Amino acid sequence: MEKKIVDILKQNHQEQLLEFLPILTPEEEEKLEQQIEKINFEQLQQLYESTKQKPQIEEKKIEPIKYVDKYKLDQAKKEELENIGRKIISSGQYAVITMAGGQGTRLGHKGPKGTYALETVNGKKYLFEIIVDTLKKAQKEYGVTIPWYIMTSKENHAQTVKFLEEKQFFSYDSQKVKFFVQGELPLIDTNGKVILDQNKTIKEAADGNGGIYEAIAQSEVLSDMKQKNTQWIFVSNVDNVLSNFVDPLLLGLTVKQNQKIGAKSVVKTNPKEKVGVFCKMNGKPKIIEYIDLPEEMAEERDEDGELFYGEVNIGNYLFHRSVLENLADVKLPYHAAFKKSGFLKPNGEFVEPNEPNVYKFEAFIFDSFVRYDDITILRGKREEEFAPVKNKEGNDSPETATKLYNRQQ
Ligand code: UD2
Repeated sequence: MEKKIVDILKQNHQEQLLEFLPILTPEEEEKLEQQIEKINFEQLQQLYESTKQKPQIEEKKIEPIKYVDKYKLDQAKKEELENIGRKIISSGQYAVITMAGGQGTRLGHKGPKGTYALETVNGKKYLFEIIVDTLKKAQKEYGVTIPWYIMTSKENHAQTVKFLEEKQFFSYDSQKVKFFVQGELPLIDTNGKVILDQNKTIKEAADGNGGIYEAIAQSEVLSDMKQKNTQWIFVSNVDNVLSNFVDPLLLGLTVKQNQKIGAKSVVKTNPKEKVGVFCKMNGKPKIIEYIDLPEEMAEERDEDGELFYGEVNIGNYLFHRSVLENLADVKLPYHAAFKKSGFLKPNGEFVEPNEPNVYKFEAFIFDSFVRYDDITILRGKREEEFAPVKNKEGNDSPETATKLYNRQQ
């Protein structure tokens, strides 16, 4: 191994990789050297240090955030706002991004989550197909074929493209569908060491849906949007089968409130729900993710007995294109998740642990909101807007999502 690479390893406490040299072919060694040169080990060391601090919400001023309840709008107001939105959508200035780079481990599905199928009243429906159904409905309603961008990760990109091509994009116009790949970060073990995968490369994982800003900037998505005169982009999760991502009301409300970012919320049903919650922190819009919300805060109730942190983020975001342009090189904080990951031992044995053994670092798309003074929030009804497919069974499972989906058909 080249001396300069060995020096990089030694300076960054990663000399354990040298123990693998005897089992690497020259090509594998060459590939590993290239990978080592690309990794930002200083950043990795800082992230490792951060895993030793307990995630706490700095005692800053946290207060509820203003939202508009869809069902409290009078008919005239609702129509006025929807007309603003309809005009923008019908004039082709609206696009949709699906964040599909996640692993979906909790579901235990082999392959990209969008390729998971529910057994519904309309027969077998893949999650990607449910998204296309919404796009097709909009095509009929607005007379436009809305451009659809899909963010994948290096890990699931090929399978995602292959699946949608084989399904011929469920007969959506493939010219209007573009993919872009998000970045990755190495996993590290509890000693801060990178690990090797079965293929003898350093194991990396997608850098979180907050990687979207850099991924958009490094692809031709923004230039494609500019060329199409796209002004507003709806970004949503891949796994919410009720995601109403062509929504003239949210669009009209965001424009009317003169905001550049809109989002949807529903009321939290139980304090332990694994979702982010909207609030204002130091006067700025903020979503505190479930992994960062201490238990006592999640249980807090206001004088009417409502959950203080009860405005649930359902992963539906609306951005003006200028926001995506301004955030092209935003540096978002990373959140550490403790996960299980197989790893190679120097003797060539691949070990699959049954306990979490590595840290995975993810940026969150909504951590950019603090850069804005305010955002528009439209509160909707859970049974109309939110039916995620997260877990194999129990809540947020294919069973609960199918039930809610069927009721909306
Ligand atoms: C997400 C939200 C949470 C709540 C919940 C609703 C985040 C960080 N948290 O929690 O606040 O809205 O959904 O169901 O979004 N993804 C990527 N690349 C990645 C990681 C994730 O594209 O590197 C996508 C993923 O494919 C999915 C979405 O982002 O479409 C949310 O990811 P998740 O399902 O892992 O997030 P979850 O359920 O922890």
